[in-house]
Amino acid sequence: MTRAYVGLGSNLGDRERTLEEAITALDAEKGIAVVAGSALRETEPVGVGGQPLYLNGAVGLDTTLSAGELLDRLLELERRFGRVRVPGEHGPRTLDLDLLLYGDETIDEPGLSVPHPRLHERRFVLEPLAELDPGLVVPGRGTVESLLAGVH
Ligand code: GSY
Repeated sequence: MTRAYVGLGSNLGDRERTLEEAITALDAEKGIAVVAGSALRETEPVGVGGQPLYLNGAVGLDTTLSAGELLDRLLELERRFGRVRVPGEHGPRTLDLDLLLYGDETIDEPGLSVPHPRLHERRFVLEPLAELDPGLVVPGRGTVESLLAGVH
């Protein structure tokens, strides 16, 4: 059993309903049990201009799935909730499920990077993670609490 953390985001449609339904759907997946959820917070879009505000949060889950299997389930759920992924495009999205952490593992494979490569610099990810566990360690980077103190 591995404790993993998933970042949640939406800036299209009924954001709150989508994120709540996505958490329920995630928990209903075989091999996944959602054990903790942060508050959802409205955030300014980062890295892209002229987009609607995001609603962001994070969940902690216990899973018997491998990191690759978990990622596949997340991508499948995004599709189910109407997300169309266009490589290299950062347009508005109904649902974004990012695999942030998978236990204390570091994985760098095509299509699968854990910890999430931009986790350490994103306030909209670090804040909900710190709410779940400020002492959580991002492999190679330090605790979520210390990383949050370093972002502007
Ligand atoms: O990968 C996350 C998608 N995303 C977000 C987001 O979820 N929240 C905020 N505030 N800005 C973002 N920019 C991108 S891309």
